[in-house]
Amino acid sequence: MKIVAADVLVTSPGRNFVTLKVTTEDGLTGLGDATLNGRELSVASYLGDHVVPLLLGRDARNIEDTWQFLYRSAYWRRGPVTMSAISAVDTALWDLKAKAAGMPLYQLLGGASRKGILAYGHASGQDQHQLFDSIRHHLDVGFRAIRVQTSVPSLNAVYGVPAAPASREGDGHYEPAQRGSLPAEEDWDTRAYLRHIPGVFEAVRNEFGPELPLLHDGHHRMTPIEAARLGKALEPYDLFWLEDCTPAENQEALRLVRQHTITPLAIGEVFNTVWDYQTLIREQLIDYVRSSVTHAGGITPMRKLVDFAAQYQVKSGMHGATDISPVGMAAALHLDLAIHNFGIQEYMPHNERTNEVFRQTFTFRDGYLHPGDEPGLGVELDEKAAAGFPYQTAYLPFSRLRDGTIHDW
Ligand code: GCO
Ligand code: MG
Repeated sequence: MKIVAADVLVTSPGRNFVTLKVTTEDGLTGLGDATLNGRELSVASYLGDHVVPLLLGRDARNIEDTWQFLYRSAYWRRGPVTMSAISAVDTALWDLKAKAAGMPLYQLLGGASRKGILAYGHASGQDQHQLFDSIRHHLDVGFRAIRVQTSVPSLNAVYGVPAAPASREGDGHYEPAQRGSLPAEEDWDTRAYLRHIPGVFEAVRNEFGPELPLLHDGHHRMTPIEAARLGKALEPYDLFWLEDCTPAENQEALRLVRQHTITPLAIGEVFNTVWDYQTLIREQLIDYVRSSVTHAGGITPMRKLVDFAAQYQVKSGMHGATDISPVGMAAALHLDLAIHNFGIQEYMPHNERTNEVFRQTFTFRDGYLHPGDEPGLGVELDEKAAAGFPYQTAYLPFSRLRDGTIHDW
């Protein structure tokens, strides 16, 4: 199974995606997702300039060896650009291996450990009325677990809430990356946020009852003591998890949060290796790992990460925002189905244009996702359709405090 071609395909059917297509001498093709939101072209260039030439002539069957070769031979390790590029290669090779075996990928990973993959959707609103409508809509379309994000009084634009749906891409879905040559500026005030959020969850619990799993994303904005305070204040509302409560470059920060609250903690969508989690998992400072196949180096290291986490009763909660392409989402679903310590999967459905470009076999029914039983990942890229959507410059926003200081977005 010699690799004879590897093509980097950039397409923008509503938002940008980078896909690697690896072709073998027998004409089989495998796909991998290399999308890094707002920095897509860097990964495309890393792949095209430095990785594709190294793949040609290699045996596509040797996935572990190829992963170690790409990781170690670069000398410069880790980082989102490098690891997203390696992810795409690794995922494409697993897609190829499963296609060659005539099996859905989850079978090669050990087979199904469950019937379906519990998914959570994103409800949001500028006020309580809009938020309740959004939760009802998610329940109507089948979601059985819901992330709740709301505007904060006195702030103009808050993460997770579409400010002006008409100006956002993604057919009305929340899409933080905005087309244009400069990133949008948002405002932030942690004190106002901390005052507001517990009341929101109290209202949601009163309206929707005690059963519904509720999640919330703090999006890296709090200090450890602020995060501890929020976690404690949310305890009566029994959250499934509080996500990214602090920017976790400093893993020790989570010790302080953990000492003060029993609200379960999820972290890691911006991490890209197991090293980012070493203290967090070994000291059981978190409950869920948020890494995605797309950004953490592919299926090979993700399997190792979740197996390490399993020894400490830490579960998976893979990142599944719309900037994970359908290829990356399918890869996550095969892994979700196979592993034992699955927790939950984030799921933001893609828009129609994206689904025309990426033909998928995965399904969402009654709150549960399933990757389907086609050989490989079960996703094909329609290159003709993709070519109709050229790359568009787009950036994630950034935040400033009231006095103008840049804050974490
Ligand atoms: C999530 C994430 C996303 C990110 C986005 C950035 O929990 O889904 O926080 O909304 O902001 O993926 O590219
Ligand atoms: Mg998040």
